[in-house]
Amino acid sequence: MLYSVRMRAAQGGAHDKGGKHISGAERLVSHGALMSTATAMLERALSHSRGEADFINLTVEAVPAEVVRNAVCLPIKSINVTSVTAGRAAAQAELIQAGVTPEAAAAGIDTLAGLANSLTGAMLVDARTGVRLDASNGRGIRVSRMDINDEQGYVRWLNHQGYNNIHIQEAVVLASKVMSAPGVVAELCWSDDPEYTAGYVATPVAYTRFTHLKPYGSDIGGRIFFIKDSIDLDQLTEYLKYQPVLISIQGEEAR
Ligand code: WAQ
Ligand code: MG
Ligand code: MG
Ligand code: MG
Repeated sequence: MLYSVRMRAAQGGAHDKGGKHISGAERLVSHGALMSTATAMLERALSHSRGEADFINLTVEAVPAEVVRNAVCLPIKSINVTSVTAGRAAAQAELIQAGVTPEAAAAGIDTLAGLANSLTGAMLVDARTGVRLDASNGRGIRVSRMDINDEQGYVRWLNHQGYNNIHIQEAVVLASKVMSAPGVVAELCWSDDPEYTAGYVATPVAYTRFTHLKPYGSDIGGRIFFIKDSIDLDQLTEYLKYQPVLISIQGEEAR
């Protein structure tokens, strides 16, 4: 048995009562790790750079082992850029190479850059037309019920490559689940944490980081999943929100 542990925190009341999203987290852990995971999430909600939470929802739910699927961890590449403009141009090129049309890539970047407030989840955008497909006034689709299967091995693998922050650690797992969903062409993300300027484009073959996708100090971030128009939206949404997925590092990379 595994446990889905999920946290979302807001300021100014609950998310659905107009509160500002402060922090969220999702893990899939064993019974033995429940207490430390829950405590770490509470601590994080109460000491976040986006502000002090006055609403915290912590959910723990048992997940039978037999419904858990496995997916492969994406390899990580880092591209150093010296400005947000250069970063976004490079991210756009990466999206286009993955099969997002130039129009849709440009529209997606404009949509993220033009958000007035951060959402709690990701927007689903047509990879051909750039049109947003989830409820356009909604807070987006929150991907959940995923984790790395061997946390110590994962942290070692990241540290070997010079990566040692929680943003990367969580984002690579999330992106690996998202890329395991049928019909997802690519993901674009930058953080809503004001001090964190890096972002990434994920494709089915790589997680590519860009050191600047957002101006320092901005607390508006978000995610876009670019999807094929042939895909069943309800099925995809169900997979992203509810399908438990454990990510593993493959073969040669696992050392
Ligand atoms: N599912 C869908 N969307 C999410 C989720 C989720 N589980 N968690 C966050 N988001 C959306 C939401 O709109 C947030 O406002 C936005 O993404 C940013 O979330 O390689 O830290 O947790 O150096 O602030 C990327 C770069 C860091 C890491 C991403 O995102 C690297 C990050 P944050
Ligand atoms: Mg968060
Ligand atoms: Mg996060
Ligand atoms: Mg954040």
